[in-house]
Amino acid sequence: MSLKIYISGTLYDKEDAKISVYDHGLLYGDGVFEGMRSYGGKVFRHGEHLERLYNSAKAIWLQIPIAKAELETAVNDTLVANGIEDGYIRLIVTRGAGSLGLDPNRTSDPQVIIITDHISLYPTEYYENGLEIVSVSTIRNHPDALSPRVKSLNYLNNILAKIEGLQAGCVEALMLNHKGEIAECTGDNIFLVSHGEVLTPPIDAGILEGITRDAVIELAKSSGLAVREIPLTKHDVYIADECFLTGSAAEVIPVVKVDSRVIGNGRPGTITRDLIAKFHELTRS
Ligand code: PXG
Repeated sequence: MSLKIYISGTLYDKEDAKISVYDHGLLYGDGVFEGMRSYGGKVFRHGEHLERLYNSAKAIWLQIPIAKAELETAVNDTLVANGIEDGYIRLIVTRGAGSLGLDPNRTSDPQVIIITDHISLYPTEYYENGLEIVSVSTIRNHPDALSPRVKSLNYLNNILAKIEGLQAGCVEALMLNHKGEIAECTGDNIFLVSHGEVLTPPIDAGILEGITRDAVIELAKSSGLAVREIPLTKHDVYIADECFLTGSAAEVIPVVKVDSRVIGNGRPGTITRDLIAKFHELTRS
C-alpha cells in the first residue's frame, strides 16, 4: 500500500502528492516546517511542535490557513491512515503558488503538507560508541539576518555546514555563531557535562529552541543535576567530561570526539547514558 500524504485537506497517494513549481516554498524556501516523532501512535510533544510551527510562521508573516487544533487532528489522522505507530512526521507550510518574484503578496493559498513515514534510525553503534563530530567554518545564520529560532524551509545554512562535516567524515557538524561561540549542530542541539553540571548554549546564542533539548533539560533537572544555559566555546567542548546531541530524529546521542580531540575517556559518559535511558523511558512508557 502506498503511503498517504496530506496536502491542504486531502490525502493523496505518495505518487500523486504534488505541489506547484510556482510555490514559493520551492522557488525561495519561503515557508516553515517541523520534524516530529510518534511513539506508540502518539506524537511526542505535539503541542510544543505546533506552537513552534505557528511562531515560526508568525515571524515570517505567514498565515497558516488552518487552526492549531485542526492541524493537530490532521497529523493524527494521517498517522492512522498510514498505520504508523512509531514514525517520523514532517509538517510543512509553504507560502503557496505565486508569480516569479519574491513578493509574498503575489502568492495565494499557502499549502499545508503532512508526510508521515517510518523512521530511519542512526545505526545503534552510534548510540553505543558515540559519534565523532567536527566544527565547521560555516557559521550559524546571524540572528539579525534570519533568526535560527525560525524553522524555515531555507536550510542552506545547515546544509553547507553538513557538507563540510561529511567531507571530514562526520555525520554531524558543529556550528559556531557570529561571535565564535558554540551554537548547535546542523539538525541537533549540543550539550556538555563538566564537573557534574549539564551545560548547553542559551537560545540567544542563535540556535533553534529544540523540543528534545527542552525535554532533556527537564529530565536532567528532575534527576537533581544542575543545568546551566551559558555561552560556550570550542575550548569548553574540548575539555568537557561528556558531550551529547539532542534532536527529534537522533533523540539523545553521545559524542566522543570533537575536532579529533577525545572527549572525557572516549566512551559515552555516565550522565549521558543515564539521560538516554530516561529519555527512552519518557517516550516509550
Ligand atoms: N537544531 C536544528 C538546527 C534543527 O534543525 C534541532 C536543533 C533539534 O530540535 P528538536 O526540536 O527536533 O529537538 C533541529 C531539528 C533530520 C532533521 O532529518 C532534523 C532536524 C530538522 C530537520 C531534519 O535529521 N532537527
